Amino acid sequence: MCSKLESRTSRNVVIIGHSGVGKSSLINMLCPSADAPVSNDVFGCTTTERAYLCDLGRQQSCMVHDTIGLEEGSWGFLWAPKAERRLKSYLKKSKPHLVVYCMPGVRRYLKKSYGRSFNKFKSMAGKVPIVVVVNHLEDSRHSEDWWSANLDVLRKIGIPESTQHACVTTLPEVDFMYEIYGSSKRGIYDSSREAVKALIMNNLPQY
Ligand SMILES: Nc1nc2c(ncn2[C@@H]2O[C@H](COP(=O)(O)OP(=O)(O)O)[C@@H](O)[C@H]2O)c(=O)[nH]1
Ligand SMILES: [Mg+2]
Repeated sequence: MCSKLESRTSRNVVIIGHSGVGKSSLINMLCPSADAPVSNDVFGCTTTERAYLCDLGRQQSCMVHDTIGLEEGSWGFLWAPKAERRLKSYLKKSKPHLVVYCMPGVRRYLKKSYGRSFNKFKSMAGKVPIVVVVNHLEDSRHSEDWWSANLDVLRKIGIPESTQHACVTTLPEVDFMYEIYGSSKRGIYDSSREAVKALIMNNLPQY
């Protein structure tokens, strides 16, 4: 039989999303000792799924699972249909309690296919809740308001506005940069970490 702590750490949170959106960066933000490989290359650098222990605070923890990106195109580590099949089978195998869908909230990166993948994996996840982390918002004046300010965009790509979410940055250098410039946005990386942990905590089943 599992102890209370073991049963808590055995709650699985699987991070999914397209290649290069920042899934591994999100893992590194949540688990500072993870050192998950991160890269801006067109060829995805996460070549295998891996789970890391995440301390959620208040004596709660979970395992966060890094996954291979969807739709890298023909140049990527895995051809799109193969990547999708692999993620599907990983979702079955890892028995998630929560799925986190990661996507960037800036115009130059946002694509309609992000909404299609979200809905595909939402129906695949069945009863397992799926939440969204919108990242790349370090330059946005009001990152926490991104969701309400972009309801028309969400509608266009087909993500329901009622979806639980956090709007953040997962770029680690950002606090250092804002510290140097004495910007009012310093501390944004730490507050992003807290926002995502709160999102996970509020949507994970409690034991
Ligand atoms: N500007 C910005 N870049 C980010 C953010 N999150 C990740 N990146 C960068 O995006 C690139 C891809 O990140 P990675 O975590 O490897 O993406 P993955 O393929 O989804 O795992 C890296 O160069 C990261 O530094 C973010 O919130 N803002
Ligand atoms: Mg990765």
